[in-house]
Amino acid sequence: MSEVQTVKYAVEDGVGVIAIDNPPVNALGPGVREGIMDALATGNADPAVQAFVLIGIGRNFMAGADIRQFGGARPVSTRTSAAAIAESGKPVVAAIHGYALGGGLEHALACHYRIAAPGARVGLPEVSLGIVPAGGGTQRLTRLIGPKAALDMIVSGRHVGAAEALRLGILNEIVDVPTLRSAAVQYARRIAATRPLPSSQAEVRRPLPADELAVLFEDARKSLLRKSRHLKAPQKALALVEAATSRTFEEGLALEHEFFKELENADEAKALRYAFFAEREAAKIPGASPLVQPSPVRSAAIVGGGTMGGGIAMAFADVGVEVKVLDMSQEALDRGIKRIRDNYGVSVKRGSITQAQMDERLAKIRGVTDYADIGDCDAVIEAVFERVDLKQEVFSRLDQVMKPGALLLTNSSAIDIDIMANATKRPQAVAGAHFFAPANVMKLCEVVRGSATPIETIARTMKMARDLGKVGAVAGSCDGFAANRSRTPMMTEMMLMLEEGALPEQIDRIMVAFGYPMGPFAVNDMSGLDVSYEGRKRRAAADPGYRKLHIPDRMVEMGRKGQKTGAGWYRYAEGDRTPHPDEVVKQVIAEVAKEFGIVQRTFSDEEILHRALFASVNEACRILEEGKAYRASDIDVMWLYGFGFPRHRGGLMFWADSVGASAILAQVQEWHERYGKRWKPSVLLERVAAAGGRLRDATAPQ
Ligand code: T1G
Repeated sequence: MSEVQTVKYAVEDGVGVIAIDNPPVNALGPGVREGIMDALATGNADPAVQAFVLIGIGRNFMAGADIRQFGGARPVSTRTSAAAIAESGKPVVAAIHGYALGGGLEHALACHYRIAAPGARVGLPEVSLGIVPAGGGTQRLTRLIGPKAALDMIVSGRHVGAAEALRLGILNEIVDVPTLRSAAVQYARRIAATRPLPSSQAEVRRPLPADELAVLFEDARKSLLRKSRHLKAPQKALALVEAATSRTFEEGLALEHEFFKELENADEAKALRYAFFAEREAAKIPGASPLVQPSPVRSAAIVGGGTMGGGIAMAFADVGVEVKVLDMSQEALDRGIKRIRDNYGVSVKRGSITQAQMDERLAKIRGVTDYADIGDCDAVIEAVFERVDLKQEVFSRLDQVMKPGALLLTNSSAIDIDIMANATKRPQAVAGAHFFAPANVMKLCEVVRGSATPIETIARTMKMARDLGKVGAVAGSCDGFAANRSRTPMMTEMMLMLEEGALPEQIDRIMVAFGYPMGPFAVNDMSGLDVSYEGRKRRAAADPGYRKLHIPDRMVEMGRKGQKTGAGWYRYAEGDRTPHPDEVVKQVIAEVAKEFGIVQRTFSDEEILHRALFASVNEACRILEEGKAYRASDIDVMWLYGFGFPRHRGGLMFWADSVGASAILAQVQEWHERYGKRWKPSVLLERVAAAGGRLRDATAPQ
């Protein structure tokens, strides 16, 4: 069987065109590097060929190394095929459209010239996979655009648009033409006779004085220790940029190779690779055909202009979608629109958007007070208070006004989707689109199936989430759906450990050491202890067996609601957000323990971490058993994008495998005997442990 040609070579007007054709993203899969080298050898031996063009077929130039190949042997390295380009006797022009990332950009950097379409985006995102560029990218980019700009790109891994790439000196030209290929061939013909060929292996083009260099790298190191103290790859990336300013090109290449080998199979890289693919797996809906593209949501309405509704409206406006915010009174509406304006104002002050962008986005948002005004929207998202009667009324009104085929979505975080669906005559149009606060920032959108929600509605809602730049993951309808339901046991165990003598600052320290950006109690002080208080009261009233959480209840009843009252789990000086441990909290713990006869004890760091996370692992297994999530990796995606779980740990279930299902089961069984039914081991956990399997691979029953 003929091998699929992933590299096509043809001579056009005296130019050897090397076209990469490896769908879906032109990753450097098997044979691609070899194909490039073969084409260069052929063209350099052909007197009819004056120059080369390197271009991608399909959506992108090249997406970089094939991540699925990591950990395995790869016959030819990017370093080798990039060197073949740089050493070509005839000039090579990279013609970039779509993405040129990682090894893709490294091949382009080895070319003598680079032109791009206006929408092209380039980058060296390797650190986001826990590795470093290993095809000469750190050495060539630093020499091409200087250490300051190279440091920013390589240590952050961010993508850079064509205009910025031109300004930095990565591109020679942006060509806005119908066919990039023919423009590139003409460009190559024009420069064919240029000699000597420019080399990005020469000295740094924009050197900095030694003292400025020292400050640059010192500041960068300090910033990394502050922002990503757990990660190795960014620090190695920094060292490689530094090497490009102080060592020979060959020494720099050797150092890239050394660091790449060191990182490729480290825990950090394995977890980040897992997270990369888990996010894409979550977009796949069992039973939905990948060939059927759901129609996009081109206009939206939000019912309820409160904090969540306003944030969701911003998410639409941020991507240029017209959005109407419906509120019952002009006064409520004005308040909501003002909150949106203020939020954008903060972003402008921070420099993350310009005033023009703020104005452009605000112009996409229109306030209305009449249901009749939103009937023409492709989708409506209800974001009113979590009250069943209110939601039923809203959905009954939506059913009367929304055009046929509209999505009727709820942002509810826990109420059964069927309650809203049954308030309409079109339950098949109803689903959950659960955003996480702040909705214009947090990337997770939990898409929730009601019992009457067909795959088409789920698929279209997932597409809407993706078009908003969100990461979608599907859950089934139950109390707390999948994300919050899996996280609640962790929060419960933390509160119960307080009753037994643990302290908020101790638990926060351990969770920050684990990799969370902030401790859960400090976060709770920010969001407000009263937010969950009402929910606990409702549950206690509805379920006599509900285990009250005495300490957080007591704190709220004392008026200690967090930062907004100057004290919560911590105390805060006037106008200062720095959390300070507070003796009062110790007294509350002692009083509650005495009142309820709870024996006080000390905890090891490991017990605190395992009590918190194992409770959620066990609940995640129950969620899967009940079919309320498709895959364990979907729950990991929810934890990464909804709760800030440290990405270099892969996700809750990926991390659990580092402990092992059997060890977790044994500990859960012990706590089941000590603490009772909430620790009853889930059947799925028992099954995975018995089979010696991995929790990350668990799925809902077929
Ligand atoms: N390797 C393997 N598969 C990849 C891939 C890659 N590099 N990139 C994407 N895919 C798969 C992806 O899993 C999905 O598969 C499909 O392609 C579409 O992806 C040598 C060592 C390019 C911006 O980090 O950032 O080069 O789900 O949904 O939204 O020194 O893909 O359909 O089965 O994301 O249009 C550096 C990673 C590697 C780029 C396109 N490169 N990819 O986004 O499509 S390390 C990267 C992306 C390296 C060098 C070093 C994005 C994209 P499936 P998608 P998209």
